[in-house]
Amino acid sequence: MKKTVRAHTNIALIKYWGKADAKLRLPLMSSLSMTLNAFYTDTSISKAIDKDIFYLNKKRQTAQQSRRVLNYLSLLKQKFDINDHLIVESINHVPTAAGLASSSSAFAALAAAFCKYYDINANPTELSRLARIGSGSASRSIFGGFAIWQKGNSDESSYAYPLDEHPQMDLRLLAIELNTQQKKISSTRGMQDAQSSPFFKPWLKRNEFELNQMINAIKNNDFTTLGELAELNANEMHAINLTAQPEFTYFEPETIRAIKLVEQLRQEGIECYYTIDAGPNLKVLSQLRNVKDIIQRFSSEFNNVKIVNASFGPGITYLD
Ligand code: 2P0
Repeated sequence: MKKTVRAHTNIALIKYWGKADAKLRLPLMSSLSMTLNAFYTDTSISKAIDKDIFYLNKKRQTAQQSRRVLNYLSLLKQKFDINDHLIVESINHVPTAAGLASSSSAFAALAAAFCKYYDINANPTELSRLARIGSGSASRSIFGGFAIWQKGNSDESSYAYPLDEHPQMDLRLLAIELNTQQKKISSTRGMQDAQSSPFFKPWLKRNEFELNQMINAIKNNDFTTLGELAELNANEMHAINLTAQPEFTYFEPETIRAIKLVEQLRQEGIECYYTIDAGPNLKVLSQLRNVKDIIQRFSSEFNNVKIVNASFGPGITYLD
């Protein structure tokens, strides 16, 4: 018997960037994301003979490569009192081109595949809590459309829920791959170091305000406010990294050039905004009528740039 689940990657418009509890992955702030149709992970669970095994994109992973996934699997087994050995097979449909992290879809798919395999009757809230322990952003990938991860203050109260699973909003996300280098500072480490910034606490204080503004923008189908706010929130996160002690940044020279291109496009009346995660690449938020022009401009200004045109994706999907 084998059970397979698909989860889509999400991109935060209001970022999660700090933990209150590293082991339970309780965040210091609430976050809000958009689940994407273009990027997903398929994960299957089946029985193994004498030890847990992890395959990624059909390649068996070494002990070191498997550590995070198999540690999480052990935690799930322990939680549900299961003693089997299991095979985890994941296929990432995240074009390496996109420069997108896949931990959100990976841990959401694994949590859901495990529950499916063992007929564990977890509702979406419980699934979100389980996925969260694997990777914070995975809590949001249980749901399609827009999802909010409320920070809560315990394992029970920290989970995501859908704001609108099937938004009608005209919103596109262009993932612009400027730089393929492996990031030097993991998210887990970056968000820990960021807390030494003198601006970290003031930023946290703004979280509820920004989250509510974003919720209102979505409810009002207000692309301009959504874009301006997403850009502001991302820049706040990166400003905090730059003012941490010692300081660090995910920006590369191309990142700044791309930011300037977005500003230039806006000046020309092509409305678009950017958000940036724990890496040098931009995700450009835009609307259908401008997608072609934006792709064309990025392609002509950056050599060999790869661009993936994404929109809203669904929540967890059970494949067999
Ligand atoms: C987010 N990021 O909200 C933020 C914005 C990156 C920048 O969540 O340590 O892989 O596994 O809980 O979820 C990336 O961090 O971190 C992330 P862990 P995760 O999407």
